[in-house]
Amino acid sequence: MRDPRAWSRRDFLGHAAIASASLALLNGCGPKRSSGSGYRLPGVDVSGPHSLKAHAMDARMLFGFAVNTQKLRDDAAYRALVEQQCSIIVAENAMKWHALRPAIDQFSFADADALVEFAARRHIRLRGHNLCWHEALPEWFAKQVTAVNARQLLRDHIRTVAGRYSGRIHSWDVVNEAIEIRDGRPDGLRNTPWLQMIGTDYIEMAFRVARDADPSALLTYNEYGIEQETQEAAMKRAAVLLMLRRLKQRNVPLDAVGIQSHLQAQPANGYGPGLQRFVQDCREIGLEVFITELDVNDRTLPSDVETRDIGVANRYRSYLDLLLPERNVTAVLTWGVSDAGTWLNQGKDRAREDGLPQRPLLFDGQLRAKPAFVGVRDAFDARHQAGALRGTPPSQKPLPKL
Ligand code: 9MR
Repeated sequence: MRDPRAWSRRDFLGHAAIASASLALLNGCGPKRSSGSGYRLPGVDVSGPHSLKAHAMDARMLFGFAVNTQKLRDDAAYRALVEQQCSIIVAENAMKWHALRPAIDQFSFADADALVEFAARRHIRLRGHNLCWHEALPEWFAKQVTAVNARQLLRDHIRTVAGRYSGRIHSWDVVNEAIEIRDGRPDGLRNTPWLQMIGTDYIEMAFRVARDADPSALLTYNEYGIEQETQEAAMKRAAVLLMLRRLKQRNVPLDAVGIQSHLQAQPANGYGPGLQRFVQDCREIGLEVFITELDVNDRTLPSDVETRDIGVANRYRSYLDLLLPERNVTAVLTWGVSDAGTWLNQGKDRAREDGLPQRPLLFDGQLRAKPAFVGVRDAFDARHQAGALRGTPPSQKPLPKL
C-alpha cells in the first residue's frame, strides 16, 4: 500500500504551492525567467518564518548545512541562503586535520577562524567536525607519526583546536567513524592508525582532552552506516551502542551521537524500528542525537528530474518522520547547501549510470528550493504539531553563549 504521507506528482501539482512551483520549474515548464536574476519562484517563500530554521525552531530543533568556507566567503547568494535557512552550521572540510595541519608542527587556522567569526556574528551555532578520524589526514601523517608520538600529537591537536574555539562551538565531533565490523575485531573497533599507534583507549583519551579544552561544547561521537534495517547496520548499531555504554560507564565525557544519515532513495531494507530503537537506547544513556550529514543518494531513481526529486523528497520526509518524534533528536544538518558541489558527485563509485549528476539536497544548483525542502519543512511541522515527544529530555548542558 502507498504510504499516505508519500507524495505523488499529483499531490505536488494540486496541493502544495511551494512544491508545485518548484516541480514546474524543475520540469522546465515553470515560471518565466525574470529579467537578469534567474528564475522567480511564485508562491515559494523560503524566507523568514518560512525558512527551515524557523520551522525547526517551532519544533524545538536546530537546522543547518555543512558549508564550504570558500563559497561562504566568495558567493553572496550562497552566503545569503545559509544565513536565511540555518540556526546551526558545520564546516564540510575546514576543520579536518588535512585543512588545519600543513605540517606536524604547524596549524593553519585562517578558514576555520573565518567560519567561527561568521557564525558568531550571525548568531548561528557551529558544530566542529572533527577532532579524530582515520581520513582527511595530511600527507606527512603516514611518514611522521609513530607509536612513539601519536598519543601526544592527538592530545596536542585536540587541546589546540578545541581550546582555540572554546565556548564558541555547539558540539564537537570528537571521534568520527571508529566502528567497522568488517575489520573483524570482537569489539567492532575500526583498525585505524590511531588504534594501531595508541591502542583502544584513544577514544576515551580524545573525549577527556576535548572536555578539558572546551567544557561547554557538547561532545559527540559521529557515525555512518547505522541507519538501515540490514543485518550489517544492525551489527554496527550494536557495536556503537556497546562502545558508548562502556564509555559512559567509565565516566567519559560524552553528550551526543551523530547519526550521519547518508541515505539511499531506495534502500534494500529501508529505515525503521532498528534505528528508532537505537535513538531510544541513546536516550536511555543520556545522549542527545544529531542528524549530522543528511542527504539522499538518488542513483537508483530514474533519470527524469521530476520523478527523482519527488523520490528524494519522500525519503527525507519518511526518514525524519521516523526519528523526529524522539525528543532527544535535537538537530538536523544536510551535508551541503545545494546539489552543486555535493560529495555525491565526486568519485566514480557514487556516479549515476546515466551520467547525470545526483540531486541529493534541498536546493538545486541555482539555489532554488526543491520538493525535498517541503519534505523537511513538513517533517518539522509534524513534530511541532504532534506536541508530545517520546521520552524525557536528556540532561542538557546549556548551549554556549554566542
Ligand atoms: O564531503 C566531504 C568531502 O568533500 C571530503 O573530500 C571527504 C574527505 O575529507 O569528506 C567528506 O565528508 C565526509 C565527512 O567528513 C564524514 N562522513 C562522510 C562524509 C562524506 O564522505
